Amino acid sequence: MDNDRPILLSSVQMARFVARGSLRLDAVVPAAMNAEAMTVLAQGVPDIPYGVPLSAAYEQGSFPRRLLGLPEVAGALRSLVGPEPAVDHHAVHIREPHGGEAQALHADAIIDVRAHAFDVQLMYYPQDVTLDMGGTLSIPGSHLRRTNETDTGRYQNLRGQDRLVCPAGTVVFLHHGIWHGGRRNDSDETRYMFKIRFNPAVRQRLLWDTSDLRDPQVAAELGAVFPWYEQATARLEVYNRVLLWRALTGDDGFDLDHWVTRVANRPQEAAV
Ligand SMILES: O=C(O)CCC(=O)C(=O)O
Ligand SMILES: [Fe+2]
Repeated sequence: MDNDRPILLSSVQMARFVARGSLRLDAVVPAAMNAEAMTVLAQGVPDIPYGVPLSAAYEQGSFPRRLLGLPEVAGALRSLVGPEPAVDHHAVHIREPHGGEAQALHADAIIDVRAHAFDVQLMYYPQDVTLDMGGTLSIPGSHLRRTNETDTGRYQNLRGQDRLVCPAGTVVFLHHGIWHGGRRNDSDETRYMFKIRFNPAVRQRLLWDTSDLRDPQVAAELGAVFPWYEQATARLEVYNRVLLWRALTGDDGFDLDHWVTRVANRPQEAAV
């Protein structure tokens, strides 16, 4: 956008996002902007209507526009959803000191069965977030398991869950389907987080730096298994990632150990 050239994600980073449902960029926002954000977020960011294209959503020079113009942030967004995504909505999420309860585990959408497109949510943390400050909890690898909003709310403390602890200026991108929730803030400090949801406006295909597309680490990332998975259903997660990777790359032959190839076999010829 306004600042320096975007730093695109690599294929290995994209594969990690497809497997985990999240991408974390530690301390990519400079300290002066983080200090400014504490005031900006405390004052609130006015709502904008659903679906405004990114370039028209935030005024030149405004805090969100400068945040989204940072090379790492702009590059990750472009890699994940492409140019000119629409802003679905944004919100400042505040967790008061010693206040409230942990949020139930949820996804931020009704059930979403799109196979070839996904929204991303940017979450920006202007402060150091310590374990007791109510950082966002998320469940790695939960994004492709279709559930409906808070239906996962009864689940507590899944093995391998990620309770966000991060340095100031960290930006996390989440696949819209990931199970997540803000935690209770047991500290003396107010915890701020700014979230923006983006809808892609173009087909999400090869939008990143693809120079490492054939790196064996791509397949290794896509095959990752997380500790909370059931032994058998874990395979379905990997299967669904192969489908998503095929959609993202246009490579309909891509597979991990023939998992999708086998199941896609539909012979048309009658026996003679
Ligand atoms: O405050 C947080 O960390 C998460 C908030 C959230 O996920 C929500 O309100 O939907
Ligand atoms: Fe949420």
